[in-house]
Amino acid sequence: MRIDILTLFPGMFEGPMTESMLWKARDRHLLDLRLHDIRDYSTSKHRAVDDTPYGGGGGMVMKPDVVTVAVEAVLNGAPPDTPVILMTPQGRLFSHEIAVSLARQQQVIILCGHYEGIDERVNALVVTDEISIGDYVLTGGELAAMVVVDAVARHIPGVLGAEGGADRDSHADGILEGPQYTRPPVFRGLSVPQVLQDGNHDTIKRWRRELGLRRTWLRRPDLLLKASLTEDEQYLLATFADEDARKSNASK
Ligand code: 6GU
Repeated sequence: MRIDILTLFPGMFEGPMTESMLWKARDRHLLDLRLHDIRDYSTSKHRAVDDTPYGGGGGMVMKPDVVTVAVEAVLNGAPPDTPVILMTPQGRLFSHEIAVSLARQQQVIILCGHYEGIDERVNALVVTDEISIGDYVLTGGELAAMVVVDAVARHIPGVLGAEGGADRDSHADGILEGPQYTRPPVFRGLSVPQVLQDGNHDTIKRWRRELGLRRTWLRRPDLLLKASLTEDEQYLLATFADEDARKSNASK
């Protein structure tokens, strides 16, 4: 898969994109990540990329001519319908589902907004999608773009080993993962649960699912609305709800 990133600050990507899993994915040619400096597409004497906003209000706006030409240069030769994603706090909220669907693309182009934003005509002309990573404002789209690249790369076949398959992740089926342990069996008086030490894989699977479900119930009940649960799991949820009801009655 190929991902092109257009940014005013390509240097910001140096560390995160050259370490760990992302570097391995690039090294093994599973991820072809290319950085483009938007400033290279400016034709003005001082290589200007931004200008003051019409109507005032302070800050600077990225120029439509420079940004549009930069995107078109990268689009040249890309498959038809290649997504051009603008990273902006006004975008739709990034999710597991969006990560999976982007990972199915041959190529994705990501445009990092900066300053007060990008001239709206860029959206009309070349942007096909706008993505935000959460309800807070970052100083630029770069860190958000790195989050998207990382989350997408995990779903490119071969990037994760067979063992750590992305289909077992928290959020893959709308349920959070349960707790994990490694040796030693007792650390500062805290033991690894006996069921894990016993090593019965069916029992462990059920135990993990139950704890994941309980954790989801406690921390992210909103996720349960869209989770697909077996009858057993729905029954478990009902018992959590009963326990809560009993506890709250007892404290009255
Ligand atoms: Cl994509 N960009 C900026 N600047 N801020 C954000 C964001 C993106 N997502 C959340 N906050």
